[in-house]
Amino acid sequence: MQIEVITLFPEMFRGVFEESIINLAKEKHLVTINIHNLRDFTHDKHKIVDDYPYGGGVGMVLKVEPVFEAVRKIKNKEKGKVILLSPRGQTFTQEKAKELVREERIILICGHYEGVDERIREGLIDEELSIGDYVLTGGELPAMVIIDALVRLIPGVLKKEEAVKGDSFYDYLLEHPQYTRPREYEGLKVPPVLLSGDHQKIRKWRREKSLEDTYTRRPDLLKKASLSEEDKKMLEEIRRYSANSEL
Ligand code: 4FD
Repeated sequence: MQIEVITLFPEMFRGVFEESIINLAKEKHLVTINIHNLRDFTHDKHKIVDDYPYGGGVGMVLKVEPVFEAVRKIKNKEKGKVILLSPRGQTFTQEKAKELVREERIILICGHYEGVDERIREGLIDEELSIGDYVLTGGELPAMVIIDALVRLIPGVLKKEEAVKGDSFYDYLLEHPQYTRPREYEGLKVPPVLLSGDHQKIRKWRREKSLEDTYTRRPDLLKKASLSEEDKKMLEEIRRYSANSEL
């Protein structure tokens, strides 16, 4: 996979991409990440990328020419899905990550200021994504979030395919609780079933916990989860139990 990033702050990406799994993926040639400085696509002495809004108002607007020129030069025959990070975009989800990781090449545009010239949306962008309902000073952190989510889905990046299979959201249930040594810490004990060696019992306990945690913390996810008959029975039990404890 090839990822191009257009940004006013290339330095922000260095640290994040030089540590972590992303660097391993780069070294294994499983992903190429190129960072482009938007100012390199200006032609004036002051490398201006923003300007005042027509019609007046506070704040600055990202200019149209440098962004178009950057995308045009980077595309240069090779195609690529052009994505703008902005609070107005569709919400980026695990589902979206699985879809995007199938692209051979994506071009991420990190906006700044109070917004971008609307013609960037009209004439250049294939997709607009947001990482959540909040406003940030720039699209750089969202771009890093999206790149991290994509890179770990590229086959060969994580050690075990298991790691991806067990993820929360993989099947719309939260992950079951995990414990490691010691068996007891300051009076906090590991549930005995996990020490029992009875793998069928352990599997059942974990599924039950997944269902229970999803029911109490993220009931919205349960609508999308595909549940077996046994799951539904467990869930009924959980519902009855929690209804009881409310009395
Ligand atoms: N929630 C997000 C993305 C960018 C951003 C910006 C237009 C503002 C939040 C284009 C307006 C970019 C997000 C920069 N804030 N701020 O994903």
